[in-house]
Amino acid sequence: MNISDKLRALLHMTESMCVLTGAGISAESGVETFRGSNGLWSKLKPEELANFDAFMRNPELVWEWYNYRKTLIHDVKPNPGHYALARMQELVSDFTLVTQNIDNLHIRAGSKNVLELHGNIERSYCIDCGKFAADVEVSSENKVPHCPTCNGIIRPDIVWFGEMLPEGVFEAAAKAANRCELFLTVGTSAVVYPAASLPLIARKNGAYVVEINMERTEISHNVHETLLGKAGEILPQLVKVKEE
Ligand code: BJW
Repeated sequence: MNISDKLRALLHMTESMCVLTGAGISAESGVETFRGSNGLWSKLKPEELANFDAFMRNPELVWEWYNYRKTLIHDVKPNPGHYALARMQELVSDFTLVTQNIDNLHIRAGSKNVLELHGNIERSYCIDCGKFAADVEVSSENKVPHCPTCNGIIRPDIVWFGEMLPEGVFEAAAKAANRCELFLTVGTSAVVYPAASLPLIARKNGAYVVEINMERTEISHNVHETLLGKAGEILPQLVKVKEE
């Protein structure tokens, strides 16, 4: 892969970087993406599983689905793309990692202060009192967990369609996109808002915006460079340049 002179020079000098990741960065760990011919949404309907009404209609089904994915995610490991970003954070003084992923793999790879826009599959909370619930057990007898404090239904801490993002998280991400010199958008189809607006915010405020993806996306025409290829191969190369 050819790294342009402009990107090489920026990597050498910049102390301010913001990175947005999507499902593509975890694909090489074996976590399925959402869109595309083999994506989750080609087999399952998001409207039946990924919104609050669907959950209230059939919480058992939705819990079964998240438990299944939780088990899959437990069994996979972070890949070189996740590790490269954790390393990049050590090399750049103002570094912000924003992820749409709920799989916890950035944190497992060692990244700190990750801004999770769409929640985390490891957490859940009560829809009535809002208390976070640790170690939620879903079993054949207990298919829908209930809150030990108020007996309300517990839901996964995932942001579904039509729901607000966690308070303050998007705002912090937008601030980082606003002030950074280099913005990377990695492994995302960039169709889900407001996450997809971050590269645009960065560009509007003068950042150099680089996309890393297996294919061109909705925002390819709005970035300075698209590096076509696997995140797990390209990101370690960018770290190498930074380390030179
Ligand atoms: C590789 C690779 C490799 C593969 N290396 N690359 C403005 C305009 C239009 C619509 C809206 C708007 N504002 C809000 C909306 C509505 C909605 C939205 O955006 N809809 C669009 C889809 C039309 N947004 C929302 O509802 C959001 N909330 C919100 O805006 O609140 C304010 C509000 C509230 C009420 C009313 C109005 C406003 C919430 C969005 C929550 C998204 N949640 C999901 C589901 C989680 C459920 C679950 O996990 O089970 O989060 S959707 C799903 O998509 C998931 C992801 O985080 C998200 C993004 O997907 P991502 O990561 O981009 O994955 P893919 O699969 O799409 O792409 C993978 C990419 O990787 C591909 O490009 C591959 O090529 C690439 N790739 N291997 C590099 N090895």
